[in-house]
Amino acid sequence: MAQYQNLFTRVQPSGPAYMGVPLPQGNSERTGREPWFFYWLGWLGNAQIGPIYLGPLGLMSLVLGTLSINIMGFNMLAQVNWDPIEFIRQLPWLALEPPRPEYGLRLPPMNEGGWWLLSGGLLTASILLWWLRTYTRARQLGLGTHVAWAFASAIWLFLVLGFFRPLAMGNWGEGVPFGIFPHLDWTAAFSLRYGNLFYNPFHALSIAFLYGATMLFAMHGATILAVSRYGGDREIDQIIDRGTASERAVLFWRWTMGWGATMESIHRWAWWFAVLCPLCGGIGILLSGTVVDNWYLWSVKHGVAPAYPAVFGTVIDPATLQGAKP
Ligand code: 07D
Ligand code: 07D
Repeated sequence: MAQYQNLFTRVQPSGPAYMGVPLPQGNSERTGREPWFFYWLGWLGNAQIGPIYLGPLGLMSLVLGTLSINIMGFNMLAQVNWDPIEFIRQLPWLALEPPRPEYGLRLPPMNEGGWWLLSGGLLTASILLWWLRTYTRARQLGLGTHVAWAFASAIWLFLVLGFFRPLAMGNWGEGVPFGIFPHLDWTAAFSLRYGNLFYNPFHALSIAFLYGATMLFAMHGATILAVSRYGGDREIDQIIDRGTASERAVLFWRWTMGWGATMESIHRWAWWFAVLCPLCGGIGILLSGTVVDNWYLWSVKHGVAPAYPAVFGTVIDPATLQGAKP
């Protein structure tokens, strides 16, 4: 079966190097020498490398993204006295922190959050430019823009975390620090501050879609691999034929689950589950601190969670206790 190329066959067929479809007027030239083939990458996917389409959007995005990561890196390096060994040793714990709450939405001095704002701004610009690239490249190839809109959903959560919510709270200090463990500490602290995020229904929805997306991907990936011996990886060609990989695949699910998606709808299921994960998540984060201050007490109030038994006395919102900052 020489026409198949996948992880489990030793055969790695390759046609002549392919430059791709001609692009409409107004596109940049694709750069790099003739396409070449990288045998080891061929084990994981398509072996062809190049030519690269850089284009103004991609180039600007890479430049701004590199600047942003460099600002994070140099701030961290400064914190370990410019010692490269310590930088590597302590990297997981180093952070570029947002400004203190006193600064509100004003511009803080560079060393007190200014670098965080600049780096975050550059990262945002870089990510938005990359989004434009995914949109325009898809259009120029004559594709739908499904990838761009799925990416937009992740960008929504990213913007809520670092931009919309800090803006709504009137304070850049609400943003997430840049750093490997520091951003996890922020996540844990956020949950505690708002009364346990598990009681936030949008967090729950986000988790259901996260788990659902991995489950759907496992089911779909496994199904297609299971029927790849019948050419199941050529999914769409198979929809209309009988006795095909597609038909066997959906029959399998009807037997084991009572119902099966179609070759087309399974991709819509996967797309929506993945997209709804950060979309619901962003809503949940935006509501925290702006509309709801304590998700546990909110749940008690709405009959989602039981109140503590009366023996413990009334539960008081910790945010209202003396010494708690507003
Ligand atoms: C596999 C695609 C490839 C992407 C990768 C990530 C960087 C950052 C920069 C050191 C699935 C590339 C990473 C460019 C390097 C510096 C300065 C995607 C794949 C391999 N997190 N998070 C990670 C980001 C948030 C949370 C890992 C980014 C929220 C938890 C990685 C963002 C909250 C855990 C990372 C972001 C949160 C992680 C692996 C932005 C709530 C982990 C990510 C821009 C959602 C896990 C040590 C991964 C871990 C982890 C990056 C936001 C929670 C460093 C870029 C604020 C609980 N996060 N994260 O594989 O091991 O994603 O942490 O919003 O347990 Mg995070
Ligand atoms: C971060 C979107 C932005 C990323 C972009 C990518 C680059 C790098 C580089 C390619 C991930 C930019 C990329 C710059 C490019 C290369 C190389 C998407 C992001 C644009 N939680 N929790 C979620 C669970 C708890 C908390 C979501 C589980 C605790 C907070 C998810 C559990 C506490 C937040 C989820 C659990 C807590 C979340 C994230 C279990 C901590 C969020 C969805 C079993 C003690 C975020 C509403 C996502 C959210 C979030 C899962 C527990 C805190 C479903 C399974 C109770 C503060 N949690 N969590 O897609 O949306 O992230 O919440 O315990 O902000 Mg949680």
